[in-house]
Amino acid sequence: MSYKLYYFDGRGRGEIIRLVFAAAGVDFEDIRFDLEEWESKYRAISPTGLCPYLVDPVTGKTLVQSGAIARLLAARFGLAASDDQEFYRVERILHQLTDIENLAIDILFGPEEKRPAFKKEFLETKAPYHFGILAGYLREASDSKFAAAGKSLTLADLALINLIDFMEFIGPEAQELAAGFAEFAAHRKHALESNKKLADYLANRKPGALPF
Ligand SMILES: N[C@@H](CCC(=O)N[C@@H](CS)C(=O)NCC(=O)O)C(=O)O
Repeated sequence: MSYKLYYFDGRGRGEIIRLVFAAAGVDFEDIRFDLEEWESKYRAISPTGLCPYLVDPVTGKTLVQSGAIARLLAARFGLAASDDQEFYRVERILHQLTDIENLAIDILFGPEEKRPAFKKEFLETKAPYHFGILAGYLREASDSKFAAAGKSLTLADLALINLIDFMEFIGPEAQELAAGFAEFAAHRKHALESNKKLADYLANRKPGALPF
């Protein structure tokens, strides 16, 4: 039996799990669906009524919560921190990224009339603030070149790349803003050079049907 990941045909909250599989070189069934199939077929078999969820062949259980699944797999596949200080730095980055994701969710899925204001605030103040903090963490990690300043690639690297890539769905201004931080491009280059399977996955990734 193989891993089976259930998520929309988009990146959203499923992509970080796909990136962990890609970086680890572990095969999984990538079961993708549209909104209609979600409602008619897949929601009912999700333990929480939400996705992503993962059928784990190791335990036979169906796992939920994207962050918990990604952390579990990272630990299982050697993509977790190797000591308590690195653990803190990985978590610091993951939580900073969650703060940004929450803002992106408001822009894409918040009340329609409020979305332009959310986006304006994101571009003018919130994204520069959060990106600046993340760029500072990368500068601190300069000797290591991995985001959490450890000896090898961790979930923090994957999540950072994923979030910067996600700016595509916010729009060209958000992508430009991220591109203004040279630390992100340098980090991505190093991370991909350290892991060819991840680089191949990103180079060959096809766009999903859903715009998130
Ligand atoms: N904290 C959860 C959030 C899960 C979540 O809200 N999933 C959304 C998609 S990103 C969902 O299932 N939406 C479908 C629905 O609400 O019917 C996680 O990270 O897995």
